[in-house]
Amino acid sequence: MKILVLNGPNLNLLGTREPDKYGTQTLADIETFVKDEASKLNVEVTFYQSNVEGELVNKIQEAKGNFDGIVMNPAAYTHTSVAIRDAILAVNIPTVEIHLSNIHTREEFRKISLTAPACIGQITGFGANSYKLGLIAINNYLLQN
Ligand code: CA2
Repeated sequence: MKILVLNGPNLNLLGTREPDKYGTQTLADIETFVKDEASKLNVEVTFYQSNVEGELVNKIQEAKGNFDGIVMNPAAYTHTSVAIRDAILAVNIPTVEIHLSNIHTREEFRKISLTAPACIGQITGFGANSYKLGLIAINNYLLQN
């Protein structure tokens, strides 16, 4: 199984600021932690981060035929991006949306996800563990469908 883990804007700053909201682990730390779980599941994981909406859309389009599933934290684009939602629907690759924080307990604008309706499900609020849970969820889904 080949899984793309997509990360949106500012997640490259993880571990350097706002540790109360997003934890102390860097994105590289999370990548190592997720790859450790992936090897146990016999899953191949590729991480990608961009601050640019169009680059995330390009990556989703390029995933067609190259990846079986996507785990994505669209970060702030979660709440604004019709383009990412449309790209997920266009490629029709099963996708799990994940968030470090619980977006439903935060500001009103964060409770709305434009991207989640294009996904098979959403995992939110478990810190770095959301990535691991997302990987387990997409792998189980792909094995069963
Ligand atoms: O909780 C999440 O995973 C979010 O996707 C994180 C986004 C936020 O806009 C979403 O509402 C919820 C923000 C990512 C920014 O990450 C930073 C990391 C360190 C310092 C500053 C920002």
